[in-house]
Amino acid sequence: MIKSSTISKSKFIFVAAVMLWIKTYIVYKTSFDIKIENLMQEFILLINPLSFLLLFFGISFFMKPKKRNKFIIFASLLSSFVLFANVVFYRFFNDFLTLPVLFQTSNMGDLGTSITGNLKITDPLLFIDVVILILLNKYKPSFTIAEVITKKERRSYFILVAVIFFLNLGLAEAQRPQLLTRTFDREMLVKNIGTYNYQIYDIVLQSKSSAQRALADSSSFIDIENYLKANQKDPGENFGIAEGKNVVVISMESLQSFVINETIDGEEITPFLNEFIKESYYFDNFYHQTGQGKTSDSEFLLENSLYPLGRGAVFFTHASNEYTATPEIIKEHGYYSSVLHANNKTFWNRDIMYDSLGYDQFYDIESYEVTEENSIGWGLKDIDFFEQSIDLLKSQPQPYYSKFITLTNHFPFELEEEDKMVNEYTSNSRTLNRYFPTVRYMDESIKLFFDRLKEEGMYENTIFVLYGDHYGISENHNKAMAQFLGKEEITPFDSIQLQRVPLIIHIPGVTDVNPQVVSDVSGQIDLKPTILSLLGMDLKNDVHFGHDLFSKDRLPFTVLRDGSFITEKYVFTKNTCYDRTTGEETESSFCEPYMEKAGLELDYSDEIIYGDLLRFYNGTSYTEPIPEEFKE
Ligand code: GP9
Ligand code: MN
Repeated sequence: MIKSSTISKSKFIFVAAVMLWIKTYIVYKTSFDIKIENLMQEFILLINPLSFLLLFFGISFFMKPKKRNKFIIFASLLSSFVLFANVVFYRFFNDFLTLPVLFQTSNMGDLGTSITGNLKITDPLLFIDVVILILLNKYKPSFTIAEVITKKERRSYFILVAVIFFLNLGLAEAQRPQLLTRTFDREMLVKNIGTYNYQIYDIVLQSKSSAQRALADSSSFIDIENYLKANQKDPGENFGIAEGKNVVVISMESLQSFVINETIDGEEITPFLNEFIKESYYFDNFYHQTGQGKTSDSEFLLENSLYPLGRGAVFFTHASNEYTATPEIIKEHGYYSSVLHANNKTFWNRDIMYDSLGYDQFYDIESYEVTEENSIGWGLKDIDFFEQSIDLLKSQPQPYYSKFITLTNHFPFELEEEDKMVNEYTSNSRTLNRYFPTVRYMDESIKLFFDRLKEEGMYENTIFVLYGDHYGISENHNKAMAQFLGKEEITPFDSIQLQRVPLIIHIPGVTDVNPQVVSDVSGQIDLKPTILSLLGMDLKNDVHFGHDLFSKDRLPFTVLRDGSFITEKYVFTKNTCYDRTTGEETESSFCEPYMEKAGLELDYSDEIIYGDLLRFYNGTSYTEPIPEEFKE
């Protein structure tokens, strides 16, 4: 189909494409953890960069011969940069880049330590082919294209590109039906259509989501409303048990459940929490449901009982939406609301988002005295943070709803020697090794906080909700994690179990008398209805996907942001159904009944956010007839 003269005329393109192609495949195999189940998947992975690269470089055929080579070098540089950005991002987040995340520039400064900490000396090698192209262009003009390309040649070139593209897509769709419509799982996308096509696809999604708001109207809410109504449950027996009390929520940075009641070199990692649990309600099968927005996603879940987005951080992408968040609701019941977090107010776009959520006050870094001595890693140490927060808390009108966000137990888990109360672990993962002393430090800071609250007489009249915001140890450290857990390897099933974070609810005078370990499957989506229910606030007209965790008839079911889900008996992840008691693979038909529900939950929640549908909610009931002005 393609004549050899065409090939020789486009030599420079082929050299550029082949180098970048090989490089991309090497990066796939060395920098990303892409699970391959069969030979066909390996083949798809191998060919997936090709169609994009040939198409991109092919644009040069429409240019004058002189400009052509420069364009190819530019295209190669740009593609290499996209690859490089993904590699660095993946090291930290174990995930692929999406446009909204890239544009979170106000986070970039603070993320600096994480990014520079993630650069490797070998990284410049990622640009070696660009250097070769520049040299070839300069010293070996015979390699570059100076001849005119005929229309016919151009046509046959693009036909070849199209054939490769559709072959790739066809094979991928056969392996993974509905690949492009269900986009919760980025690994699946990159595996099948390649990192470059994925990046283009992401741009398409971005424009689609902007259009979605413009096109939405109140009728978009009908199906969602029916779904939510059908799933509504009566509140549990603890309804109103904490009516009128202050609420202190503590978001515990990167705390996973596997450290609870565990030791390192014979020392407890979380001695305070282990004791505290014995005087509290402790939920030991509680999952984080965050996506790329990490801490901010967990806050979003907490305040709205909506799912965060599959791509980007909703705190950035939809901060100007209308919400019916907890601070807004409890305000109507006379509560004052605040967030205490010693970081820049713009991090995760918090200052803007907190306004939308209806917070009265945000005590950011400006409210704290931060010095070199009392800082480590990301900023003010947790012990100092809590100590300095006491006066702020005291100054508030009561009853209050105040959320504390800790910081010290954050990657890269830095801590001064004198603050280390347990040993580091010994494994090939520096990250996991250093995790334990910082967890131990955070545990201590919470203990001291409670001591101070008691001293100040601020404990009795308050209820406490403590939860882990998201995982701290990513799948990049599976080998070390397996060693710590005494397992041979970390299976996808284990990975899901590692997404459990502690949830502890402490009600003085109640839980210390009658503590409980609740093992029903639950998630951060359930926090809002549970808290509101404890405070005796009616949930009937509220939009929320979670449930009061004390409801008798609540279905034990939790869906994670990548579409994995957990039921009483099964875990579904990476397209495989597992038996929850044995951790062994089981027939997919067992998981099937829940698949639709998992998809619906995420889709409906996304629709609310992308369409900004809560702007059509009239504040008392979204079940009422659609107001005239919103009708088409
Ligand atoms: C930053 C803190 C950490 O203010 O909440 O954010 P994370 O990186 O965990 O999302
Ligand atoms: Mn966090």
